[in-house]
Amino acid sequence: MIDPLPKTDALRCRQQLVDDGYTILPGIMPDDLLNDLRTWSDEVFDRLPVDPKFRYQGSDMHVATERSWPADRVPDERRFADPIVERIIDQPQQLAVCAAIGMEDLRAHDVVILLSKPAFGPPLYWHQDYINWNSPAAATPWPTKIFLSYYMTDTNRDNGCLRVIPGTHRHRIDLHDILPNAHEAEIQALEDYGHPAFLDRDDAIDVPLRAGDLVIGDARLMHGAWPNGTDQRRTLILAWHDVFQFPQPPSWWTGEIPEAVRTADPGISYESTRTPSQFIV
Ligand SMILES: O=C(O)CCC(=O)C(=O)O
Ligand SMILES: [Fe+2]
Repeated sequence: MIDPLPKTDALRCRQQLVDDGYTILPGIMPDDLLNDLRTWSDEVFDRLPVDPKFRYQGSDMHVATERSWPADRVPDERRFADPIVERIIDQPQQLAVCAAIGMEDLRAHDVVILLSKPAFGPPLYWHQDYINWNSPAAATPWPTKIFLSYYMTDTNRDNGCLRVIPGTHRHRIDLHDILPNAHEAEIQALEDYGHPAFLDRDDAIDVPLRAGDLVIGDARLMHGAWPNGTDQRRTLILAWHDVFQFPQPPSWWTGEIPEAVRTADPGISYESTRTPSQFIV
């Protein structure tokens, strides 16, 4: 039985996602799935040591749904398919809350990213994950690409919880001009925790979560994570989704629409880049 999300909560979450670039829906993942995912992800991580290149993210494992895996594609240790992924992406409670908060045209990428933070693992640098900065889609006041994430344990500052800088999906700050591109060689090679990518900031907030809470984030949002100071692994399962077919605004949108969005030609495709453009001011 799916508990409906009260209308006032749904509207509050929708507004938070638009204004701050993220929102939290507590207690979405059912315990049986959470337990199965803990066992499964522990087995995956116990099998495979972290490539030092991915030490800040903790890992780089992409697991696809079987329905999306091409018959002729050969899996390897970091790229494979597993039936459990459909159970994550198709969760009825997740689909119900996404519908309740007005996430229209939601399209899952049919793959999850497993992000471990091993015991005593390092922090994750400040970054944003958007890769379409050349497109006027980068200027939408609503999200067009979101992550749907679950942590396998309760998280807090001690074991490496998520941190965000609210509003940075739409508003430029110093980091937009300073940071090397997310998850590419230059940022992965940083060693100096005095670099702005690792510094604490007054505009940052912690996002401690309970295991099984759903956190939805706009791909443009500046975020990172604290180091894991405990002897227990902290695992995150993240699934990218497209939402609101660009340049179509949400049916509930009543705000202004930037000129670059109003005049966008949906037929044009843009070369992807992680570097923020003139579309964020
Ligand atoms: O580890 C986390 O909490 C966030 C991971 C993340 O943002 C990423 O890998 O892009
Ligand atoms: Fe990220």
